[in-house]
Formats: sequence, structure tokens, C-alpha cells
Amino acid sequence: SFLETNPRQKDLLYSLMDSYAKNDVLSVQKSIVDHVEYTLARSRYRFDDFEAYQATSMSVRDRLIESWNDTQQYFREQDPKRVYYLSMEFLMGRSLTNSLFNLELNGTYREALKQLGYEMENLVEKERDAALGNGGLGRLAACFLDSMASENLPAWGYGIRYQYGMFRQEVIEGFQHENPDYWLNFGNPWEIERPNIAYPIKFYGNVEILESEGRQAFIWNSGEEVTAVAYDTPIPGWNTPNTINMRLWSAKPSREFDLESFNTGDYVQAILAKQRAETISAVLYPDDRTYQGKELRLKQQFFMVSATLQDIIRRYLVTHEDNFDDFPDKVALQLNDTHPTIGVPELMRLLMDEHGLGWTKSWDITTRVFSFTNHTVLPEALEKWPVDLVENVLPRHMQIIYDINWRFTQELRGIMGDDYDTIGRMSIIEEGDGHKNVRMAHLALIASHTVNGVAAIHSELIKTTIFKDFYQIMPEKFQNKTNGVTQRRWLAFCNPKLSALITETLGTSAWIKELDLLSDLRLHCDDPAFQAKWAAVKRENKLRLAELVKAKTGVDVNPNALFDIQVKRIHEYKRQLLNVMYIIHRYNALKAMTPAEREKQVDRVCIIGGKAAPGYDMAKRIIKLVSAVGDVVNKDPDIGDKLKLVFLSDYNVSSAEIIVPGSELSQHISTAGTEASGTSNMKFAMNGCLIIGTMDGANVEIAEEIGQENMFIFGARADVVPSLRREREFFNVPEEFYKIVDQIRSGYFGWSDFFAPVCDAVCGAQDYYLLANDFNDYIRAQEAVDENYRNQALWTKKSILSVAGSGKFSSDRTIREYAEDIWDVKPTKRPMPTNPKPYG
Ligand code: B1H
Ligand code: IMP
Repeated sequence: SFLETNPRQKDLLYSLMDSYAKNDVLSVQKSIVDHVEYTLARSRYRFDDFEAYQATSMSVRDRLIESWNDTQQYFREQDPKRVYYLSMEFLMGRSLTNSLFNLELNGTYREALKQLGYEMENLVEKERDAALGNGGLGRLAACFLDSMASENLPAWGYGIRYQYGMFRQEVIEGFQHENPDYWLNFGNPWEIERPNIAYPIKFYGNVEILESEGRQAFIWNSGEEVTAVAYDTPIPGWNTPNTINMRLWSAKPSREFDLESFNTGDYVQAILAKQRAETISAVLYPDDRTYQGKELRLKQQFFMVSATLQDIIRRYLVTHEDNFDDFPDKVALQLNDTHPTIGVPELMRLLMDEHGLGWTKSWDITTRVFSFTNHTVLPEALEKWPVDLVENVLPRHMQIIYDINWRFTQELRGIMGDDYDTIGRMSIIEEGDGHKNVRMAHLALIASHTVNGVAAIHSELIKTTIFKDFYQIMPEKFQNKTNGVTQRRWLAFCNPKLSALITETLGTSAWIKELDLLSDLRLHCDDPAFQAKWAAVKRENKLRLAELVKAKTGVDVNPNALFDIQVKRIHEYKRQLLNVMYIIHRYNALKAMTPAEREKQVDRVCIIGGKAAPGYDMAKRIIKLVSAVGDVVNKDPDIGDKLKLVFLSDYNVSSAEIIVPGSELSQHISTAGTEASGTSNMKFAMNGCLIIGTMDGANVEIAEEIGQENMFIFGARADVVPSLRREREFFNVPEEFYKIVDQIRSGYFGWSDFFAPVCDAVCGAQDYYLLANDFNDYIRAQEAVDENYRNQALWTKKSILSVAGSGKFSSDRTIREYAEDIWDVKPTKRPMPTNPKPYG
């Protein structure tokens, strides 16, 4: 529009344009050095590795911005249906390697920097992780963005630009300490601030009802207003000219002044009150276990969805002048768990109160755009907001929720008459003694056209447990979408040696986009020459991991030992405690042997890592137990290299990129029915690591794909878990298990009082996660591990077959399924750019 009304400027701008940023070594060097001098204001003759990282990133960003601009312009021209992925978490990790690979400029930049006297490896290490997520759910969102870009989908991610991401974990004498992650301290070269893309976000106040012409108008007089400002991060796809967007919102004080306070002379107090607005986007809640009924968290959720929906409606209206009829044909909104569900009443409010639509029309639109992913069946993780709190913070939304619920329960009455028990269970409002809660999952489910679980077993479980009543009356809404991970980050970049061997063997690198091609590795699994190359790669990756262990713990580990890893958030249901108890069992057995017998045993290095939620007392005690057992085992001269146990602190995305390729055995041992999917299991399998695990989450499908004989499966199946919990007499009676509990309790590893609650939690009826029941079978599986490892050819073959069977677990496959079965969005690949750049 600007250009159309100013043809002279259009010609001038065109003549000023050179072409796309050039990608030869010399041009890349010029752009890096220019950023050193003109952006960082350092001298081109004197800059360190960190400054070189910053300048390199900004030079890469220039290239991403071009691709981003052209992709967004193409989307606008084509006006396809778009999907928006709404998530409170995006666990992105580092961007430099990822961006260079996806732009296919890795070699050029490496060479350009080398000539300037810098090593790419050193620069990559200077980048701070973008850790705006807790774990699997946030990392899944990050993998999905990569796949949506690579699949050329017209998609955007929306979230919050937390100033403090996931805390940095320090473990001192076995105790976890949480350090703030002020990741933006030295700037973030990957983001683009958009000060002109800003929306007002309202809180508190009251609702006035005006009657006019027989209709009611609802006026929300808010008590507080903040501004949401957009920050964009370009997300390049692999082997495509498309670059999509992650738009994160940051809270800024609004410009609306509270004249009252100013006029009463309290100028400074009024400014300070405004300043506090910024706290809304200050910090990520680090608890992925129990939902936190905190007012600030509710405000964060509303802040994110309100800004997002205003932005999406604005974009839609640019091409659909005040007519919402086509909205559901142009917009799909995916709720990443219930965390953005307050967006349901917010979309209703925007359509009705801001754009004048009636209830019926607004509800029709709402129920055609939203879909909802559930990520957990653990009751303590299900979000329930107290009605009083919602009423206070978002009074208009509480009214709308009541209206939705009234209409819904009326419908139920039509179906089931006066079955008030069932209606009460299904109601959005939970009535307790004296207090009421809003069940966010029910709201999400009622307003969404589709609900999905994240692995086959989990998608079945939600039909019979938390959403049983809903499944009875709306079975057509239920789908499964088994999770996946991006093989770009989780194989191609993080494991360059294996990646090269795979490409050499398959004769193509096309697996980087079509992961099913890995299945052809099966043809080579028995070839001794190939096995030797495979084992050599694993060994080099083990050495890299051993260096990380040494740097972090000071412990030297024997690279000939079996590397046995369990890294994930510390949770009782994930049963790190079961792992530790087996390690104690193994230690006891080694101690009881003669030196000659001991010599014949397989050497093991056990690595456990992960963060405990700051308020999760039991998880913190388990971390202490790991380090207490490690202290005894690692110092025991009888044991030596036979067994080591280390706790690896501050597990995060970039340390996972070293841990996963260097592992030989990884543990995914949750009580069956508790881990919705797991995604690291897929990453480990993809990197030739064998899995010891229960029939839970995606393990079930991994076993289908790579063959149960190539894994170490143990433990009670999900269908018997409820009865095992009820009827303890069916339990195995694992004497060895209780001996180990007593050993811990008696202070063998010190800290006996401190470990008493840990011991109590796994005894008798307290043992909710069934550690005792599964213990003997776990020992059996561990013995099979040793036996297999003694036969290195067999082990390597299983490792090859793990990789060959992991094609299904690409997030590209997951995203294609979402696009076809839920979103109805089509690939929209922009034409390859021409040179010089055309203008439109
Ligand atoms: C998963 C969460 C989660 N499930 C609450 N639920 C949160 C719940 O901040 N909170 O309040 C944050 C996260 N995260 C995980 O999602 C599952 O446990 C995994 O099994 C699954 O692989 C992952 C991705 O689907
Ligand atoms: P939106 O669809 O209005 O949100 O636009 C997406 C982004 O496109 C905005 O952040 C704009 O800054 C940017 N934008 C504006 N004009 C152009 C253009 O001509 N081509 C590509 N992107 C543009």
C-alpha cells in the first residue's frame, strides 16, 4: 500500500536493491566483520570468540530475515489456511548450527571463519540455550516448528518471551540448587523486536451490562492493562526456501496512564506500579508435575492467548473485511495441553464483545478452529482454576465459561436425562465443599473439534480414564498423534559421524527429510565391516561424552564400559529410584564376588541426570541418594572400573546433544500407563542406543518398529496396574528389594534420616508406582543387557536395527498427520528465489 501510493519511491527502492545477501566465503566474511564493527561496535582487528559468535549469528540472521520476509509475503498472497501452535513453552536450545544447516551454509561459514582465525566448534559453544520450557512438552513444540517449516506448512508458533527460562541446576554435595537463567543478558541475536506489533491486555475490573434494542452488550471495565510486544524468531526449514515464525510476547507497561494517581501527586508510585506489568513475562514456571494455582500463572496464560488471538484476528481481517464467515477455513488453533485454554472464552469475547457477533455464530467459529492435545493422565497435573480467582482476574471470561457450561449441561440433559452424577462429573465447573474450580481440560475438550493423545497407548487410556464420559458421547473427537522428534537436530547435527556413515551406506542424505529410508540399514546389520565402522563411531561419541562427564563431575570413566544413561525430569513416576536400587543391587553383588569372578563382569558407567521441580521434595531427596550411592561406589577400591555412578547436573538440550549419541543403553522405565509418550526414547533409538524400558508411552510403538527382541522390556503392563495397586497380595514378594530399602534406611550410604521418606514411599501400600512389583523383572532385564553386551557383534547389530527401525519417530511424520487429520492445512512452498530480488 505504501509502495502503491508512492511509485517514485518504489523505483528508488528497487534501484537501491543489490540482490539477496551473497553466500560466497568473501561476502560472508564481509558481513561478519561488518557486524563486528557496526553492530557490536568492536574493532574488526580485535574481537573474541563470543563476539565472533554474535557477529556470525547476526550475519546468519540477515539471511534468515530475507527468507522470512519472502515466505510471509508468499503466504499473504496465497492466503492459505494457516495453523497456529499455541504453547506456553518452546524449548529451542541453540540455533546457530541448526540455522546454518538448514540454510545449507555450514561449510561456507566454517571456511569463512577459519580464514579469519576462528573455529566454528568454539563459537557454537558460546551460545546460551533458549530454555523456555520444562522438558518433553516444550521440546516437542520446538521439534514441531522445525518440521512445520520443513514440511512447508503455513504455520506459526505463539508463546511467551520469558526473561528467565528454565533454572540452571547446580548440585552441591548432592543437593540441588536453582540458579536464575537470565538468558537475554548479552542479547539474543536470533530474535527481532517488533515494537509496532503490540496489543493491550486487560485484567481485573468489572463487567457492565447495557441493554440496547433487546440485546445485551457487555462492557469489561478493566482494572489493569499491560501491553504485549512481539518478538519474532525465524524458523528455517530444511532443504526448502521457506522460513516460518515463532512469535513470542513480552509484557511492557501500557501507555494508558492512571491519571488519578498522578494527580494525587504519587507520581513515583504510579510509575513503579506500571513497571510491575513486566513481571507477567518474567519467568517460566519450572514445575511440570503439579499444576500451580497461582494468579501470575493464570495471567501469563491469558496474556499469551489474548495477544495471540488479537494478532490472528487482525491478520485475518486484512483480507476479509469484517466478515468472519471464512475464519474457520483460514485458521486452525492447536492448544498444546490445557495451558492456553483460556483462549476459548477469549476468542468468544473478542468475537462477541469486540466484533459484534452473536453467541451462536461465535460458538460455531470457536468450535471449528480449536483442537487440543493432552499430554498427561496424572490427576495432579490436570489444571483446575478456582472460580473465585478467574472471576477476579477475568470477570467477563468467567461469565462466558458459565454460559458455555450451561448450554453444555443442557445438551447433556437432552442425552442422558437426569443422570446428575454423570453430568456433574462432566461439568466444566467442579463443585467442592465450599469452593468451585474450572476444569480446563473439560473446557478444552468441549470447545475443540478434536482431542488427541501423544502415543497410541496414551490415546487409548484417555478414552477409559480422564475423558471416559466424554468418549461415550463424542467418540468422533478422539484421535492419536504419536509424537516425533526432528532428525535434523537429533541425528544429522548432533551426531555428524553416524550421520555421515548412514549417508555413505544408503548412498543418499535424503533420510534427513524422509526418515523411513533408514530401514535400508537393515540390509547391512550383519556385515562385519559395517559393524566395525558403526562401533568406531559409537566409541568416538562415547569419548566425547566421557569428556563431558569429566568436566562436570571430575570422575574419570572407562570408555570400554557400557554407558548406561537415564536423563529426564526427576519424577517418582519415571522411577529413577528403581534405577538406583538396581545399581545398589549390582554393587552388592560385585562386593560379594571373588576378585576373579568380579573380573568377568561387564563394566558399567551409570549416568543419571535431570532437574527436580524446586518444590518437589521427594525428587530432591532422590538426587541426593544418587550422589550418596555414587560416593560409596566410586570410591570403593574393590570396585574400580567395574561400576561407576555419576549425577550429571544441569541436563538441558545442548548437553543432550552430546549425551544421546554417546549412550549405549538408555532407561525409560516409568510405571506402565504414566508416561504419556516420552520423546527422548526416540532420540536414543535414532542414535543407536538400546532401550531398557517398560511397555509405556511410545516405547510400545518403538518395540513394534524395531522389534522387542532388540530392546529390554520388563515390568507390569498398563492393563494390570490398577488391580496391582488395589490388590497388593498379587504382588511379587521381592526380598532383595526390601533388603536394599533397609540398607538405605540403615545409613549404609549416610543420611539415613534424610532418606527415610524415600524408603517409606516404596514400601507396602505406599508404593504407588509399583517399584517393588517390577523389581525382579527389572533385574532379569538388566542381566540380559550384560549378556548381550558381552557379544559385541550382537550388540552392534541391535544398535543398527534400532536406528533402522526409528523412521516412524520423525516429527515430520507427526506433523503431516496433524496437518491432514486435524488442521486441514496444505504445504505452501514459496518458489525458489530469483536474483535479483523481485519486489511485490
Ligand atoms: C508432559 C507436561 C506438562 N505432560 C504441566 N505434561 C506443565 C504439564 O508447566 N506445567 O504446568 C508442563 C508440562 N509435560 C510431557 O509431554 C509428557 O510427560 C511426556 O510423556 C510427553 O512425551 C511430552 C510431550 O508430549
Ligand atoms: P502479519 O501477517 O501482518 O503479522 O505480518 C507478518 C509480518 O510480516 C509482520 O511482522 C510484518 O512486519 C511483516 N511484513 C510486513 N510487510 C511485509 C512484506 O512485504 N513482506 C513480508 N513480510 C512483511
